[in-house]
Amino acid sequence: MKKAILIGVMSMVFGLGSVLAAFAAGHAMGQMLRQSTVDGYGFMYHVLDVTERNAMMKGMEGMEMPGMSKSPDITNHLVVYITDPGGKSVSGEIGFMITGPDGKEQKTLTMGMNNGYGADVSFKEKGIYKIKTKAKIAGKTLLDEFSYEVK
Ligand SMILES: [Cu+2]
Repeated sequence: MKKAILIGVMSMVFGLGSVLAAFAAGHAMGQMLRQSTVDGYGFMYHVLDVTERNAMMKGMEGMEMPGMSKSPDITNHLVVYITDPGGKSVSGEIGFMITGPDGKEQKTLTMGMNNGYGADVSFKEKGIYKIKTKAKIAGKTLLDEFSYEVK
């Protein structure tokens, strides 16, 4: 009986472990999309679904922020975490330019959130999206570019 309870508790703990670790590291939710280095700066991307986005942005509902969209087409929240060559989180002005499989462009600024920069985006169409990031940090402009396939 005691053993069964212990196993139950352990599996609960291990199941939540990765989630808690992610929180502790300051990188909350979602699925990791990409990690890259630009000029010594680290770029790490996560994509959140709408439920995760709303959970992460709890308490910010009434605010007007860059990167927030009321469009009914919004399906996700794209977040980039940028660190300087020493590994510290940086702040700056960060924007995304996304070209969808249908050729439609989404241009958005981002909001600072949880050490990252996020924006509401639409990944409604299946296919390959081209994502460009422009980051203005400490007088420098850093550019990153990658593709993301929505299946
Ligand atoms: Cu956000």
